[in-house]
Amino acid sequence: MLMGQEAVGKTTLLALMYKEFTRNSYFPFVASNDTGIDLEEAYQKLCTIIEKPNFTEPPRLLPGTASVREYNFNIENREFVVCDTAGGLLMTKESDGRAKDLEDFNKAISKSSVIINVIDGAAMLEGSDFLADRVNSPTRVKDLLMRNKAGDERCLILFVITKCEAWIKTEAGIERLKKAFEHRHKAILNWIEQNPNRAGIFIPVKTLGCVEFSFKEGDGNKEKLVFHKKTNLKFSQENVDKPMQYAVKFCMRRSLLPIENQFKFYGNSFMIQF
Ligand SMILES: Nc1nc2c(ncn2[C@@H]2O[C@H](COP(=O)(O)OP(=O)(O)O)[C@@H](O)[C@H]2O)c(=O)[nH]1
Ligand SMILES: [Mg+2]
Repeated sequence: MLMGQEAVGKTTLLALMYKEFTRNSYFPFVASNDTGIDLEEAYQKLCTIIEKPNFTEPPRLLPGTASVREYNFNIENREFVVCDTAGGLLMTKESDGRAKDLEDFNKAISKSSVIINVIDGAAMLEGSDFLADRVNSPTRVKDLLMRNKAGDERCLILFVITKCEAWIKTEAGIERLKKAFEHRHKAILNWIEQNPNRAGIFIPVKTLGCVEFSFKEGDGNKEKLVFHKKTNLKFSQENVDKPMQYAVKFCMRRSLLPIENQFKFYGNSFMIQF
């Protein structure tokens, strides 16, 4: 299940993950008809938008009315369901008249073996505490997991860092991302350490490649991060298939090793070795 605030990059990740996974994986990977068409469309849309010279902000890729959208895949005769969430569900209250959506959301979390927490890396690293909280809501994610995954079931949380084109290029940059992540998402890392059946992996990814963070403007409520399309850089990806690789292996109880150098594992190592 993909979890994260609006606009952190969940749907973009899903469309690219599907593409790269199909290209790279040794698992035979088959999308159900609707899933294949939807994700292919999202990918095509992303490509045309990104090739435009005076590109500002690409629009939403897969608009959906449903709060929890399911994508179905078949891998080695097993059914996999990836849940994407929309409509700001992370911050929805029962009193907003969306009790049913909220119930579906909580149910999906408790059923999921793997949670992919998508995190806006620019806000995490460059934002004030206020902005980083507003954009990524680490406390809210932790509360939802504590409530819906209180038991002893095996659970893997993949922390996928998006919008980090400006830092993923160098080792020092990745180190900075890691530090900021451990500082700002400390509470959920503590929760992982509390039970040997939980594990986490820090995974920085490059999804667009040609759009980089340039500067921060405004203060308080008006604080905003500004990105620019770099004409010297190409639309390119790095690591986008990795979350899916780990998720599938984890569900099939296969070893997740070796974990990439740029990544970091948290929790009990027996969770990833078989
Ligand atoms: N620079 C940059 N922009 C991204 C990245 N991932 C997503 N975006 C942009 O962030 C916006 C929101 O993405 P979307 O996938 O719709 O977010 P969702 O609401 O979490 O599903 C879009 O304008 C994307 O193009 C990334 O890795 N780098
Ligand atoms: Mg979305």
